Amino acid sequence: MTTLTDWLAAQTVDAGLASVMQTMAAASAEIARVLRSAAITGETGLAGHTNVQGEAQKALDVISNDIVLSHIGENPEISILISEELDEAVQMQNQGRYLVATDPLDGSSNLDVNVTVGTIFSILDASKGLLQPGTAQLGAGYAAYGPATSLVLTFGPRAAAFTLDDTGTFQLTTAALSVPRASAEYAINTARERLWDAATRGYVAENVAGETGPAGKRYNMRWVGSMVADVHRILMRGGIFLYPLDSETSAKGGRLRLLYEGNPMALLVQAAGGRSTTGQQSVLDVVPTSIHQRVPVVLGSADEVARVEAWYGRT
Ligand code: FBP
Repeated sequence: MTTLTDWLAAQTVDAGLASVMQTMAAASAEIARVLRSAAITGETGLAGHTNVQGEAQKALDVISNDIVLSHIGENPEISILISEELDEAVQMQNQGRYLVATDPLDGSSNLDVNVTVGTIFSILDASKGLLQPGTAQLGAGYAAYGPATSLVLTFGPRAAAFTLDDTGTFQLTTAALSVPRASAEYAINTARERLWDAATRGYVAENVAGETGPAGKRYNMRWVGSMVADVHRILMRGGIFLYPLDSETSAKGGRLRLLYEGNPMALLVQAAGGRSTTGQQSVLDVVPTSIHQRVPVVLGSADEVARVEAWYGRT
């Protein structure tokens, strides 16, 4: 077996950059450990709740953020942290070359029902400032805490998947992920249909029409409600994920965050041969104007994303 450490040593990237991946892997392994026993230790609830012993509970989002913060603080290569949990970017003690942007615990509404959640992260050159487009990413990844803990990483050209073993070591399980061009699975929160724009309506209506419509094939809809889980399924077997701009999210620019949700996921999907779009441009080309900026996100199998782009071209 190839461990994450072996794999990183074989990559033609700067050793400091590889160490940032190691740091995020170590933080993810620790978060996985905490999540596994959260129902037993009583750390399942929302902030402000008390556990069965009557002790105040910290939300797992906050615990996960603290874990990432402490691991990052130990790596001299990282000087800046942007986190969904923190209003401002944090200047670390270290003067390192790298910036990490992260959603430490994505999909946390699924925690209480023991459904997959994850940690998403993006790595940038800290000297280039906080507001860089996704094309500037030096690496990205996520951990999916499901039946197994998966870690999926890219430095750009390829995306590789690792699985956490019983000893706490990540083992390489897929060397080069490949998102099939064609797929018959789509993921969107259909409860928002009344809010959708014409392009989203048109695309989904064609899928619902199945073999009787212009798509000429039957589709299935899957929506976990954890972006990590939905994107992981797409990286493993194809499909498309949509969180488009709708009449409710348009005032904020979208639902998902650009720096630590849209960008890292778009880089991973593109590294595996898929595509991404906001409806107007590649997610990776959006130039951010604030660190917690939101963005419409459509990504996955190239043919499906192209169909959505065609709908946006038409409407
Ligand atoms: P947060 O940015 O608030 O963490 O929400 C992200 C997320 O949970 C994604 O993981 C998921 O795809 C989406 O929100 C689910 O949204 P909805 O509640 O509309 O189904």
